[in-house]
Amino acid sequence: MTYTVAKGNQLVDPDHVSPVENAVDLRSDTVTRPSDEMRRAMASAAVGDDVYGEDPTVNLLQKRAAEIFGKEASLFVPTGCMGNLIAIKTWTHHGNEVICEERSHVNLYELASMAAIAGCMPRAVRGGDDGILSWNQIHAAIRPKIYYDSQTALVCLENTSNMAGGTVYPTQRVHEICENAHALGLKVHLDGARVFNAAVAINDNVAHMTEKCDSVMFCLSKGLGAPVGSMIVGSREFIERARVYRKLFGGGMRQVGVIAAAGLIALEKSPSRLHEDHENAWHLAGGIAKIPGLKIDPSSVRSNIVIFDCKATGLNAVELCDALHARAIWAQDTALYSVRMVTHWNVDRAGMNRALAELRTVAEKKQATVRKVLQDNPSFRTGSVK
Ligand code: TLP
Repeated sequence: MTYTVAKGNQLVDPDHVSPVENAVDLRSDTVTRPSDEMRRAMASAAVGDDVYGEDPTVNLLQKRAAEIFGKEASLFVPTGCMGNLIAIKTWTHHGNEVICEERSHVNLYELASMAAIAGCMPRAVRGGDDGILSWNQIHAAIRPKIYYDSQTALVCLENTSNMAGGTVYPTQRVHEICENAHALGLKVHLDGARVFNAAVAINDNVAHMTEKCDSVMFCLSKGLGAPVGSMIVGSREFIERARVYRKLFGGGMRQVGVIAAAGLIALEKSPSRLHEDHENAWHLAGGIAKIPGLKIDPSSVRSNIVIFDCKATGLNAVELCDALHARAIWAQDTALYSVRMVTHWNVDRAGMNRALAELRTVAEKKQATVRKVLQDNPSFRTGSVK
């Protein structure tokens, strides 16, 4: 076998992956393992053929998701990417534009599926430093109704905003965007992969936060801890159309109650413990801020995502992540000097402290090397190199 897949910033050969039992894996909250309770529920799940709508566990999961979001209906989908694509496809026609934030997942990390499959152009708009869009920014990007212009059909928001560091939309902002978009005949889809984290951060509930959104995708498989699966929620009519696209995209699953069973536990039980992940993220950010060479404003951390700058260590993000990896701490580079750590239920406070200790060692080691080189070669010092 010669192909490789990316594992964080490491390239691995799938035939030679050796499990690292004691690694502190903070690359993402997608890495969470199902709890014993989930595994038991999976083993005993009632199942049927979900393509025929006959899987009782899936049906229950969909009913509960719709209830929790105060929407008419919901659909279980294999992944967040497919959920977003289905929503985009359902709300648009080929040739339409979709307004989204520049760093959003639909723009950067979904293989351009909105273009490749839905036939749409992303109209990427730079939000604030916090990745949050304002109505004014969106409004300015809407195409005029001129026949030779491509036409805007959809606004896609992301809450929490992943690459802006888990930042959160104020609910009023979402409402305002939806009302204004609707007045112009546009739909609003929310990529709420981590919308339950957002809810905890602003002490609101997901039904209120998303009541004006036309569709919402949220992931069971991230902070909520299920091994697989995402949901889309919306009106009955939206979900009926979405079901067709799910099948078209190859996402019609059969006796999938075995997975939905874990999803149900994730949905019912996990939101009430997400504050622990946020507390760990604050702890981590506070510790990182004290490590020479690393830069983060701990007050910018709102949920379970911690993104910091490592430029002043003398290491770039890939080098830093590689050095950490060798010490069984896994993080992910998100830009040349930007590193992401995501907290989740499989890493406790002791794991955070281990990560901090190793980060300090790696950062200090590099800086000590730089100091030694400068000491041994005074001419390298700034100003004296000719
Ligand atoms: N995000 C992953 C990576 O793809 C970046 C991660 O580790 O954070 N929307 C948002 C906001 C996401 O963060 C992700 C996954 C998705 C959609 C896609 O979900 P999946 O992986 O289930 O397709």
